[in-house]
Amino acid sequence: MAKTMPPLTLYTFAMSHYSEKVRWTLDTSDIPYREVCLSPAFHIAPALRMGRRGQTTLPILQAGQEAIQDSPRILAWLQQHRGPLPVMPVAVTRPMREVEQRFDAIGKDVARYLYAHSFGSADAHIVKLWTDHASPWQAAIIRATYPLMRWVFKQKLHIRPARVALAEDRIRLAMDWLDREIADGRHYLVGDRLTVADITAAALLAPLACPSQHPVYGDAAYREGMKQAVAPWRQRPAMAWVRWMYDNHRGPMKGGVF
Ligand SMILES: N[C@@H](CCC(=O)N[C@@H](CS)C(=O)NCC(=O)O)C(=O)O
Repeated sequence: MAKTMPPLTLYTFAMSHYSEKVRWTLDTSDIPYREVCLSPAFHIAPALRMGRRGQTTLPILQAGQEAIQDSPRILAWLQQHRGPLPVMPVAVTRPMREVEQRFDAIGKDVARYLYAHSFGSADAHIVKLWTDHASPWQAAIIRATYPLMRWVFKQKLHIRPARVALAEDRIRLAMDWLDREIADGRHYLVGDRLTVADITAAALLAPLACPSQHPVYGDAAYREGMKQAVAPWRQRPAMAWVRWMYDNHRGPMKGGVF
């Protein structure tokens, strides 16, 4: 008798670029799922409980009794249990994985860089981002404890001048690499069609490229809040490439949250 596949629930932060990577992979692969957006601080207990790895990060994909934490592990699980996925052609697994790792590696730098440039100058907007998917009592706690939460974020993300400068260097190197890869006019980083290499690069850089299709990064208030931070990168071919990816391949978000 055929085994029924358990429904999938994706736990995310709305503004998380790692979550966007998995969300996009599910959407473009037509894999049904339900998305649950958690709020910072209130994600810790569920993430520890579901992930069982002593880690508090999102995204987490829940499939029945099983929960998979960490975006590369989630993609590997999807390939194994819902694949082969058209965006994960087996023949190019290795180069795809190399690009995935290259851009996963700057995810924290992107967050560090953007928070460093917006804490203090765009606090009202950050509070809005952190409370958009919160229950009324969670939102009240986030608002009341924002200065403390901001301090904790600064510690956790090592937001100090030297680390922020290093983050900027690392982002620049990744963008230099991407600019070189697409200099011959190619659209796809591996092979001649969309793969998770493109999805990862575009999703991880999306907070800087601000594509209009994304409910957070495309929002006018977000763009205004991040204006100064994204200004140095605006003219980069890499940024135009991210927006091209969103224009041509993002499609609707099907998890039911946005
Ligand atoms: N390696 C992880 C990184 C995920 C990650 O850093 N997620 C951030 C949001 S973008 C997070 O959950 N931060 C909160 C925390 O660490 O508690 C992945 O690929 O899923």
